[in-house]
Amino acid sequence: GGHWAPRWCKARQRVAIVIPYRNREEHLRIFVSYMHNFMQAQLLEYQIFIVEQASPYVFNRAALMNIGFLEALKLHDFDCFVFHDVDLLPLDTRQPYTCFQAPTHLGAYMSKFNYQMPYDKFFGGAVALSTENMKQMNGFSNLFYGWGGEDDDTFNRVLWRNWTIHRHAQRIGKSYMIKHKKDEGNPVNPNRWAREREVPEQYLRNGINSVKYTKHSADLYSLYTRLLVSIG
Ligand code: UD2
Ligand code: MN
Repeated sequence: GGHWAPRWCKARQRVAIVIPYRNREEHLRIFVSYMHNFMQAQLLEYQIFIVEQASPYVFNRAALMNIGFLEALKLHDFDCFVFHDVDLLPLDTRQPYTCFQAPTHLGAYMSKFNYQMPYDKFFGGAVALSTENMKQMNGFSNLFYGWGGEDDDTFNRVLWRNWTIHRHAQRIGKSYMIKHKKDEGNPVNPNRWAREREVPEQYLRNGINSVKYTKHSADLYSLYTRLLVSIG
């Protein structure tokens, strides 16, 4: 199932890496073969979860991350969740892939944006959230179908809880995004701005406590666990 733990010491955190996924076989292969080395260099206990959305429905990245959270916790008591794009590779093993008290943005400095933050409130690509943080913010919104906006909504949830976001120094925080075209089945979400304006009362009703899904299969491959799900 893509689970690993160091043999000679006990890792401080058990980390679940959750990848929202569909139809990116080439990126997936690169990602898993790369990330095992990366995580093992940090002596972390971890497991890689690929949460795949069944076709042909419009992609819902944030709902897949909620599902990954709930399903991973059924298997193991993870302390920390890293939600990660499949096409993103961290470039420096000194950047810790663990959780801190504050929500941590791991994908802040990407090749796609010349290794700079594209805008101040940017929270896309890869984030680390403790199990505790996830529960308190009720995970992510399930209402973002298609490309865009769900990362900014997540940023707003963090503000709602009055947390500040942690980012590691740029010199160790760089990541490379594999170049790609827009996917079929993930059209730009025309409601992406409107949806972000959700208010706290809605956050309490929309998230890990309300996500509806069907789990079609769960397969434990040697390098990762793959869940196939439908949303709604
Ligand atoms: C940006 C953000 C991403 C997310 C997205 C908007 C960066 C690097 N990342 O990514 O975190 O907020 O905008 O939704 O700025 N995916 C599939 N199959 C699909 C569609 C998406 O596997 O058909 C997954 C995959 O893990 C991918 C991720 O969703 O990495 C984000 O989708 P994207 O790569 O098309 O979006 P991108 O690069 O603009
Ligand atoms: Mn991408």
